[in-house]
Amino acid sequence: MKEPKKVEQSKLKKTAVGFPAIASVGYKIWEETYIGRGVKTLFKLNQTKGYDCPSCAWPDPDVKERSRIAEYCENGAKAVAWEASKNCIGATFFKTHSISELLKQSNYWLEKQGRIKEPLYLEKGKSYYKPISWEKAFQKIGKHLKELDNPNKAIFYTSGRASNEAAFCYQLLARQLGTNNLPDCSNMCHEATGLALSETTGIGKASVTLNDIAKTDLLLIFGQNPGTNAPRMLTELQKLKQNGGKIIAINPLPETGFMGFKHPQKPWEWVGEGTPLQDKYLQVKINGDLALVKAILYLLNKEHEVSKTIFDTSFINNSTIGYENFVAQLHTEDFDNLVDQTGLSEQEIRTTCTYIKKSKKIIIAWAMGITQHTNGEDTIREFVNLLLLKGSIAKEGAGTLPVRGHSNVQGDRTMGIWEKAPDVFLDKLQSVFKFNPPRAHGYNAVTSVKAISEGKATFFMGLGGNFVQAVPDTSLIEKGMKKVKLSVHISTKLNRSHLIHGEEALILPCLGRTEMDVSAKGKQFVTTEDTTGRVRMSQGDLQPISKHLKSETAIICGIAQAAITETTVPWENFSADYSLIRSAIEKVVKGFKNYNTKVTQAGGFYLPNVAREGTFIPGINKAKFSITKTVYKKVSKNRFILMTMRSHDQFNTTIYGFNDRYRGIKGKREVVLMNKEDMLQKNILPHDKVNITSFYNNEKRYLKNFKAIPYNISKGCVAVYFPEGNVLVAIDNKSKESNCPASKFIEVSIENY
Ligand SMILES: Nc1nc2c(c(=O)[nH]1)N[C@H]1C(S)=C(S)[C@@H](COP(=O)(O)OP(=O)(O)OC[C@H]3O[C@@H](n4cnc5c(=O)[nH]c(N)nc54)[C@H](O)[C@@H]3O)O[C@H]1N2
Ligand SMILES: Nc1nc2c(c(=O)[nH]1)N[C@H]1C(S)=C(S)[C@@H](COP(=O)(O)OP(=O)(O)OC[C@H]3O[C@@H](n4cnc5c(=O)[nH]c(N)nc54)[C@H](O)[C@@H]3O)O[C@H]1N2
Ligand SMILES: [Mo]
Repeated sequence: MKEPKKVEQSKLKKTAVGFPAIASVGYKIWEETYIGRGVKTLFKLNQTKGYDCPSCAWPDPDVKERSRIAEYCENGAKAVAWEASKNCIGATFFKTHSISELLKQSNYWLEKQGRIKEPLYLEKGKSYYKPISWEKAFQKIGKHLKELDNPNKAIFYTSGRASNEAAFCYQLLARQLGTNNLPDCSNMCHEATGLALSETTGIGKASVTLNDIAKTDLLLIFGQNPGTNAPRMLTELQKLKQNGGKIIAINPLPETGFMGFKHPQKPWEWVGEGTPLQDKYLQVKINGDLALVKAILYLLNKEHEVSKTIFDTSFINNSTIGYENFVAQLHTEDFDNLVDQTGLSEQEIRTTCTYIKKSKKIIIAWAMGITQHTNGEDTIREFVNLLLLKGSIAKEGAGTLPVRGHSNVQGDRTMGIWEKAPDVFLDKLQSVFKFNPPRAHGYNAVTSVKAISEGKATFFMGLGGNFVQAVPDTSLIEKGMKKVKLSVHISTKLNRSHLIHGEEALILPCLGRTEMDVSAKGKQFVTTEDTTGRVRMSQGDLQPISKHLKSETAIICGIAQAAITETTVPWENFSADYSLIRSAIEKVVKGFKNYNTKVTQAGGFYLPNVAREGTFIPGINKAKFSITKTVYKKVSKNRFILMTMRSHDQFNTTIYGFNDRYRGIKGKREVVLMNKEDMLQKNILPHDKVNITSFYNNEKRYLKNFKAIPYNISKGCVAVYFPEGNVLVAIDNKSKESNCPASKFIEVSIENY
């Protein structure tokens, strides 16, 4: 496909999935893979004996409910076709393409070239990557790491696609070297969720399982676009509707996934309107959610004080702490001010209350629209307050549902990919592997960018991902990365992080999840954890695209052998036999008893979950009400609040195409969605060229020559796509508590070009 240059706009779609999704998948498979390779892989996707979808972290249905031929969604299938690409690049490609030429290409073009088929090395001062043997690559990394005068000059980044086995080895490598510098994509994703949920419910993960969704009375979905980013969630929403449950979507954009749904695996649904999903849509202002939940709680509490029937008093008495203080604080809130912050009418909020009052079982789901703010933690604390008041947690059909992004981002955390892993975890590592893990906290994603740009880090390694495109403040990291002495990427496809490199650079190509992983000890499988805390096995069966690839685990073990002279870890055995890694995990991490046996059972197993089980915070066995402060976040006159978001045709920084199908925007990604009235006021006509300036403290950042698109978005709010918009996000524009960049709250002005 040629890259289009012109933007086209059509009407917002009213139904999601159905036949267009199937057609789009078919096209991608045809375009990317030999049909055989593509179709074969799809048959194995999310089957009990297949591999875990490399796209999002949405859980699989129970074994008996799984579609036997096809348990995947459009975007999962695209991710698979993308990985199973028939194209590959190596020595010849890199001989003819210099770094500076490659830098001129788009993100789409770079990945489109295909899978990287051999290890590559960029010598200091040179402009072409050249092939290198695995042994030499490991030795270069080993030498650099051994020569560091301080292990904290090394940074080990992880994207959320790495398996449990690879992630466990990776954190062990970093810690054996003596650093906790283990930033990950979660730092920019659900970090606020982990923090707020652990503090209030005892565990930083979802409390519900997949089966709970269809059984709830009311599902509130805040700041998430499931039609695009977790399409298999729509199947559960359809079941919920068929059972009589209600859905309220809270979002500055009316996303198609909430409007109507046609099941992609039920062709008889492809004609007609599809199942309408949302019962109510609240077009909240960006960041109006905290005030909205508070306003709801304010009204409910007022009524409860008279009738005593709204809240679940026995649950509050038996299972929570902090209720009295919470209520006392609620009385001090200024209701009108709260309503004003939401951008909604009082009537809309009152109607929402009637849904909540009627419901005994409530689930609250959320994603990046909530977490990527300076106050995401507080909004989540208020979600928990609401659920606790209604006794809507630790029972069937009720609870918390933070919808995770990357397919194993949750598992990576469980495996210790965390710059501030708790002492219980480090103590276990210490006793099992007989070494002293460092205790000082390491860098997270934001502080890594700062350390790199200040020249404090001389080594950067990425286990997957596209660090320079995913982090905020693109120009800061682009300048900083040049100060690094050695940058290393374990990757499947070419991306900008390979081109914005250190003095020397290595690209280490790895097997994808769809490919067969055969070690000296035979065929291996890996394991992953989904959004609901279920661990399952994943085994690819495609012939690897090149015989020079190694598995992520083998690469990490190879590096460890070269970098650590005296080690207590059997790296070579780990590399050959992943069941040994799982046995080690079992000794270190709670909940993995009989890991090797349990994970081979169909469907895998659930990890323990105190919020699901109702024992909550260890030690007190109760959940906790919190008190939050609402700060009315206003922007200056004539300015807008900008969010960065995903289009339908991308997976994070991987761009599959230029068709944001549901939103009806096609052809170009350099667009800014604006409310029509705002455009009129600013004298901006549809498809006018505009410049966007962001403001943070006294700093300004710019994006020039974007097309203004009139769109149904809350007044005063605008939206651009991620990662194009990252240039505008100041590195310090982040949550103080979790350090998550506020990629959904950027103050901007928009002027004609
Ligand atoms: N196909 C596909 N699937 C993916 C991904 C992908 O890129 N492509 N990425 C994966 C990853 S890593 C993640 S984290 C998830 C992300 O999944 P999402 O969180 O759904 O992704 P975003 O596009 O960032 O947008 C979130 C939604 O938040 C809304 N929003 C923005 N600001 C606010 C606000 O202040 N309040 C409210 N209530 N809503 C707001 C936006 O309108 C948008 O609908 O998806 C995962 N799955
Ligand atoms: N402004 C703004 N910034 C954001 C966000 C936002 O909404 N707005 N979202 C944030 C979020 S939620 C996230 S999760 C991060 C994502 O940040 P990352 O996880 O760093 O980025 P990805 O785009 O998912 O990484 C894509 C690359 O991963 C590599 N890859 C793909 N599959 C594999 C594999 O199986 N193994 C290995 N080793 N490599 C593989 C390929 O080389 C590919 O180019 O971005 C964050 N940044
Ligand atoms: Mo994410």
